[in-house]
Amino acid sequence: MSALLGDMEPAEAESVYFNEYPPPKALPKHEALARAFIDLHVADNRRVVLVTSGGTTVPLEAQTVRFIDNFSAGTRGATSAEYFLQEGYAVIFLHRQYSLLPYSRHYSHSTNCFLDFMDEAAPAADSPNAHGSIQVRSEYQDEMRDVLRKYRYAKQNNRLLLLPFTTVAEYMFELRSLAKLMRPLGPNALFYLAAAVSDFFIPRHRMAEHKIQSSEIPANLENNSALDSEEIYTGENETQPPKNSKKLVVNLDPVPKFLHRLVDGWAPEGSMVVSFKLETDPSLLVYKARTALQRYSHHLVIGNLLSTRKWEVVFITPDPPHERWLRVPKARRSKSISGMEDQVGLAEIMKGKGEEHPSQMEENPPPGGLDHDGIEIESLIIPELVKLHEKMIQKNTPGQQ
Ligand code: 9Z3
Repeated sequence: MSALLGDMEPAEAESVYFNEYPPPKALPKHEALARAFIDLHVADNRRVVLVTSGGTTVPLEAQTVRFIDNFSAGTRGATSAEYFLQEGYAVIFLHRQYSLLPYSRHYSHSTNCFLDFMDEAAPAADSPNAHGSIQVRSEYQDEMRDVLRKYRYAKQNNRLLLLPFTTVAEYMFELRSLAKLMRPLGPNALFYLAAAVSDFFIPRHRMAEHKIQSSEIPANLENNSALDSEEIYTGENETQPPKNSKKLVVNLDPVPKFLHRLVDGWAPEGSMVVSFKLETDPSLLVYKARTALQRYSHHLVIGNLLSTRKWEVVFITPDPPHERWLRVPKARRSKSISGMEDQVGLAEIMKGKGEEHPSQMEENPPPGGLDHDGIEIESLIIPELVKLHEKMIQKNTPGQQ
């Protein structure tokens, strides 16, 4: 296979890509779980959203020691899943293994270590040598009770299915299978593609089987087939065995854009497909999001900048208003170490209209009932999206127009 997958027709790229890889080992099990989950919610006429979340890895070796990864911790996906559940959706959460999960995200990873929320109570007065029971610290009781109740509700009522992936190829296989399995849902299916999917990868036929060596293999091992120097992947220099080289040149192909196939082939008739567009350059965001919507003819692109993604996003739609900004009001923005708050509004100013100020800097009112100081932007995104999905369901369900 010498042609780039990106140069092929989407259906041809699909068959070439999927024929190159063995399906993930967990796929049959995931399919069985998903089938049962979907059947249950079809029977209840419930809406089901497939949320993708977290980054994908790009292995450099088939027996993978090293891989390329990206920044995503899965905050967007895990947080959005909670708001979808709150809106009555059942959620298939296709996530990067070990990334953040709905509900447990509040108490995981190094920033929110669950141990910091706990204490050991004083032992009972009549048995001073006994151990005290482990308790949630009083200041966290209310919040944790709330999270725990929602988590248990989702679990007991079968509303949340967690399916992990690691590599970009695994992600693709899982996405294709799940989309096809979701067909009985028809317009009740929603795709919310928040995972940060790698744009570049090493095709299987060019990938080294074994760990890439950083120095020359001794002559007495040269005939050892396990260390065949021809197999050593050195990018541009791959026809030459490395000569004690410490330099590795990695040569990546573009990952085929499977959004075409999702929209035109895999996804249920009448379902809604929402993709995300991530940029770092504010002047490009709106343009790139619009281009993606035109290219794939789906229903919504949610654009976000790496630096402001926790406080603002833009909805790009085929129907008016075409561009709609959602922003967390200044006073309710959560603090973020990596974020740059002074960039909020910049992508709207710089999109080429030549505006002095963003047109819609009036801020969306906070939703009622939240007692946190900070608002999660997903609490604005999901209700807006649900309204759009509702409209589509009405349009695409026979007898409901
Ligand atoms: C996003 O844009 C997500 O919002 C983030 C969330 C990955 C920025 P975090 O995990 O970050 O909460 O820290 N996801 C989509 C990114 C992406 O790969 N989009 C593709 C593209 O931009 C299109 S499908 O080309």
